[in-house]
Amino acid sequence: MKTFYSPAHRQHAPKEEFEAGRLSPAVEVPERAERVRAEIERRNLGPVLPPERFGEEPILRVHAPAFMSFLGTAYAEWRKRYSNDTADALPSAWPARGMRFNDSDIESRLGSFASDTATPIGAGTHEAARAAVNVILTAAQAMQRGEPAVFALTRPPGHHASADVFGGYCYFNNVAVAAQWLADRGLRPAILDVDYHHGNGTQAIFYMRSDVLFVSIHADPSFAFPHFLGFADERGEGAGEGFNLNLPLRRFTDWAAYSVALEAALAPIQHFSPDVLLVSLGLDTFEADPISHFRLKREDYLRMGEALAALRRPALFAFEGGYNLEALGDITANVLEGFEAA
Ligand code: SS9
Ligand code: ZN
Repeated sequence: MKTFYSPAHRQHAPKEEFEAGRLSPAVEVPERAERVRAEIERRNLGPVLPPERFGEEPILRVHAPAFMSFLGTAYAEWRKRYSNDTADALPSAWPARGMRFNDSDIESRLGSFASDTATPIGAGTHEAARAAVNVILTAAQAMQRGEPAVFALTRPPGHHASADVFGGYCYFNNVAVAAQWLADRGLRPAILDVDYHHGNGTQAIFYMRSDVLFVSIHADPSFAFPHFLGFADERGEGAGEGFNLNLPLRRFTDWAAYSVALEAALAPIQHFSPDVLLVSLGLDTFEADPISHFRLKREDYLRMGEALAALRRPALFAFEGGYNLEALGDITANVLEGFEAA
């Protein structure tokens, strides 16, 4: 299958994130996407193609204008404020309950739009995040033109970003922008999120809607990030009621239990009868992922690809999380190869 990729992702190279009470080395690093690209080339899985430019319009179908312009200028504003320093922009105060919304300076804007301290904005972050959107829109366009399956090697990832919040290493919600772009062209998209972490941003964007189905299999938020969304009782609201499905799983889930959840996720997707299945492909369910606690093995990702192929639907795979650099290329390619072989 075709892979869409842009080297622009390398401009987003955070060094540190604030986590567990200290600044620690970033795990969402450029080498992730480079490892995956190298393995796709090594296995000859198909051509690796550059994105086309789509402009701001498709992003504004999903993201708020104020959020969009914030991401465009945040780093420059931060640099002006702390010009004697070189640190990436990170928030340190939020408008929590009882306080007022205020967006008059860079500190209040960061606090207003961010959900955590793990998602730094550096000099090249905006450029890279825009390129990731172009990558997935080029992939979506290929689907519209009849491609049966494509891989969008998106970095930074997107599923934790909502209409006006960035966090969880995500800035623009790549998959949501692509789903909206496809829906705007008369296609019916379903989203399956298999990242270890709940896709809170994607869920929030489509929560009130029945035209885009969202299904997520993830670590139970009662112990895992993003902590405040992703519970089983979130089933959609208003017109969207019944079009959101969360399947939270326990710590140390292995393939035996995971595959049961995967089958449970595929049934409503089949029933929804999508024209395109968008897969938020997080690979942090791997047994040796440095920040996660599931126990999937390398060969399980072949089975995952096969299970998705059994839907017999066109599929757009989009890269999300996954932080074991040594295994990342192998397990990502296993999903794609399992899908194609089936
Ligand atoms: C776990 C901290 C998690 C953010 C994780 C974002 C994953 C994106 N103690 N920090 S796929
Ligand atoms: Zn994740």
